[in-house]
Amino acid sequence: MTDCIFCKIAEGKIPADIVYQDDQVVAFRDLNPQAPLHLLVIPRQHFATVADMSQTDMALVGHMHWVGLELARQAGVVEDGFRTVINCNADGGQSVYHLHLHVLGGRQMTWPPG
Ligand code: IU
Repeated sequence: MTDCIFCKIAEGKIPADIVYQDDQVVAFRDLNPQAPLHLLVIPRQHFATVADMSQTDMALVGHMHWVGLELARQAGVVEDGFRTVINCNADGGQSVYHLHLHVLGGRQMTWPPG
């Protein structure tokens, strides 16, 4: 998608603090972190929301979670705990319409989320 900022980050056309990338996903530090560790894991393929994926795309969501877990492990937050979140559409709090997995850690999370 030509107008998508996360596609541009994945293509290296816009700078980001990238912490991991492979042929399927790119992970980078959130520009406006909500926790000491706040990463975004995005697929290279553009999906506006998780609801735009089909069942056969779900292996990609699994890979995004695996990468998020490994990065949380590297950051040393797994034992204390961390959170992964995918916001979907307006009521879900989504603001960027390229699928992304939030990986948050390094502080006590609260529930329910705002
Ligand atoms: P949301 O789930 O769509 O609300 O999350 C979008 C996130 O993308 C949000 O945490 C922003 O701070 C973050 N972000 C970013 O890291 N870099 C950007 O260039 C833009 C948004 I635009």
